[in-house]
Amino acid sequence: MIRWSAPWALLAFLLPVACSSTATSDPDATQEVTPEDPAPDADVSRDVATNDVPERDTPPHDAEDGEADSSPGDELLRPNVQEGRAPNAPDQTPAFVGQTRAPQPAVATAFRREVVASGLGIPWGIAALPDGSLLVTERAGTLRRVTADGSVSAPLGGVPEVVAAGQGGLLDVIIGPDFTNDRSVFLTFSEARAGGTSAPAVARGTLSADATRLEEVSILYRQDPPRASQQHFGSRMAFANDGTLFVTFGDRGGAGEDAQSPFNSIGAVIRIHPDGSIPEDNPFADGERGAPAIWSWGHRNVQSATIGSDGSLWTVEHGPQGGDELNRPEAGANHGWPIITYGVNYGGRPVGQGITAQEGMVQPVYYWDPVIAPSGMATYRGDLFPDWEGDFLIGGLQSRSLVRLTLRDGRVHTEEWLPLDVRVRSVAIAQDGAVLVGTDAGEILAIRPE
Ligand SMILES: [Ca+2]
Repeated sequence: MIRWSAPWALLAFLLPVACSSTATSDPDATQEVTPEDPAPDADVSRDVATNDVPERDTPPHDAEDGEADSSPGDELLRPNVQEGRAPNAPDQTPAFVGQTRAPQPAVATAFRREVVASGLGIPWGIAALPDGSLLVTERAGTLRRVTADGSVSAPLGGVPEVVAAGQGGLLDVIIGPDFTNDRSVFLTFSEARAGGTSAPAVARGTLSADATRLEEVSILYRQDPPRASQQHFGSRMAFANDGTLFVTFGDRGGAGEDAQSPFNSIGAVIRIHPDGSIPEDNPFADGERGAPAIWSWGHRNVQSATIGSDGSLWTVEHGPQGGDELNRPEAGANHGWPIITYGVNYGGRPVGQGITAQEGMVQPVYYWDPVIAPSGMATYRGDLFPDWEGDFLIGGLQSRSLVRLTLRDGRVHTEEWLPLDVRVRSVAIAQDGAVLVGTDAGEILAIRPE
């Protein structure tokens, strides 16, 4: 383990981050390029912000800003990993202390990475099976099984036809809570709809006994209305402890206005039973104030979701430039997009009226400016990293890291980036407690303690 207590150590940590960045965003660009776009320009994917190297050591984070929940040991925390980097929206202020730029833990995690499998397409989703093998989606439209020894199967049969264009394709995969008995597998994907449009859909199938195909595949839910856009599908899934299924749907790009209607599933989180029926205790079950499947709305592009150790759904969404958000989506709540948001449009213009708070709209628990560009998320439960129990692990396309958040009293206490120098697309926990990461280089990596 490395201790970062000496001032020189902090500077040594910051310098490589600063030097690796390049300022490439064009404030006058009319074509919005976002970090979740496929096959982005390498410079854009790496970093769009300008970094300023601090001229002197930054003092350790402490309770001077009024934190009521600091405790002995907090004085050893290190400044936020993006300390010294210019925010995209410098005039915006957080709604509460600790809503952004949380300190790093006192000690950096020493870890090693091993390549479990390579030669894949973009591995958008990873599901760990009880036998130690993995189901992996490739965004181009194939589902494969990766065994513990790293062998990659032929594409599984029975997978629905997808529209592999833009950010769409075969997206998330998870197994049902009773997989050992029913072998149920759930997929999200972009589906062709009328008139050249597409929309994300949720499918359920049964993994055949020999694990070579999905059988009895049915569509459980389709986002409406479909769009010609090939952006912002969202499409992460998580099973709640009560057996209901949360699915996230993006705003499909553009100005995002439809995310403000609870009567459609644009920019929304839905909650359904595993057979596609709608729970009677959903917030709008009677359909009077919103669509019955809706759990929460006012989201932009949620591409990370997990059930936390508190039993709640937690999500991370791509915001505008400087506005990625961690949320705990609340039943029947409006999470604000695009009326309130942190950050600015890609290119620098304000989003709407440029406001960050409004009555009746939920604040994010945490936000990133500059962004991490989230994809994939897991709540750590396992034996290999005992200190991480309950922490959130989030993939970063733009941060090129695994982002670890610790919580205290429902808010982010620390933020650590495990640098991987590759766009991280998916995150799962292996049977042995290793963290599995799918990368845009077509690899599955296992991360274990050094
Ligand atoms: Ca929001």
